[in-house]
Amino acid sequence: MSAWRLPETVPDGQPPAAEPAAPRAVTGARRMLVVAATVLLTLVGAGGLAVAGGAMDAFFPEKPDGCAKPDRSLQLYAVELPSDGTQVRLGYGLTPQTASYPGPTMEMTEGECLAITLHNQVSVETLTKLRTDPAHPLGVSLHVHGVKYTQLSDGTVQSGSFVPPGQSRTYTWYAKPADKKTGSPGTAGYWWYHDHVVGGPHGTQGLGAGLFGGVVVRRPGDPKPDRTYTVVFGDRQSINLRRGAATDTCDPVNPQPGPSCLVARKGERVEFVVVGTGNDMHTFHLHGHNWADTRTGTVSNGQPFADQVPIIDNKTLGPGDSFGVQVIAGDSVGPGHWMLHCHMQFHSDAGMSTMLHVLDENGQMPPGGHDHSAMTGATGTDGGAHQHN
Ligand SMILES: [Cu+2]
Repeated sequence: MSAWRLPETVPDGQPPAAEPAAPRAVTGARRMLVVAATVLLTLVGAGGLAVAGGAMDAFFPEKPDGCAKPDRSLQLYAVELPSDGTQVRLGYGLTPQTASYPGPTMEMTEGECLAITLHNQVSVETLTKLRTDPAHPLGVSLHVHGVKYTQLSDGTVQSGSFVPPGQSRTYTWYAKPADKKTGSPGTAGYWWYHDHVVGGPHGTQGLGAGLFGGVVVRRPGDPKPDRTYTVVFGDRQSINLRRGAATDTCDPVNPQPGPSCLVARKGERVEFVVVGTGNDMHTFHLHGHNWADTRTGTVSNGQPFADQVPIIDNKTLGPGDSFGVQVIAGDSVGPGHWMLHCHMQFHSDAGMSTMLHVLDENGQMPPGGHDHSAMTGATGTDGGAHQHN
């Protein structure tokens, strides 16, 4: 007997009809769906969203097809960071102590399934302060672009997949590989993750406070960078929510890579995950370097069409867009402080500009290259950069 005929055991207690069996079965299944939908709508309508989430857990698959069991799992903490003097700052971190904005860059390989348990350590008080509507539930979430996830890992209020204060929830991401049979393109690329719940149903206040980070999905065989930085171009002419001097907090003597200290040695392959947030268009421009406008930001010698790929040093970025760039630091141009900025002139003039500090092969900045007088007094948090060793 095929599955669709199972409801011949009629749920309303009436004896099975001699005929027509199939229409009755469909009617019974439909009735169950209508009842389920009504229950859910009632719960949502009554503001019982956390309950609705629990109810939905029973209806939707926990993991995407192809991801039977996570290959890897990690813990992620959403915490409140020191205010920058004007507004609340929140960050994601692999530990509460290392939370930052942007949060840690998540790196995956196609075929991999990742389980991330998000712990919401942001206080009720702070989430209440950020809320735009008293009826909106308090919580944080994890919503990701580009990779596969089910409704239970969507990170939205409407799907109930968020984390109330003091609680935890596991999100499952699947970096689905390409499938030549179906034409499914895979998930390799440069993406990002962010909160979708703080303040309102689109997480606008969570994003504005710092709950975002970069995602890189590689295809086996892709070139591996020596360093990866996530660079988020956002509202108020900000780079990683900082403007002007605050975009660069490097120690001039011994610069340590971080969310606001972009540093590399000459010859290193440096990767940028570039993300647009907020409401404005931006352009990403890096002095002295260029890259191939491809999926990986590189071209492989000898590959067909490699010679046809545009080489660029400036790329437009709209809200929600993300792309990747790989450059060889200081290639033919040497060490120095290479500007990285938005090329919309009124944005860069307003402070949307920072530096890629390229040290020499020994890790030193040549004499005279350490003038940070325009970059002092900045504040920020470290930990969002990802160094590959
Ligand atoms: Cu801009």
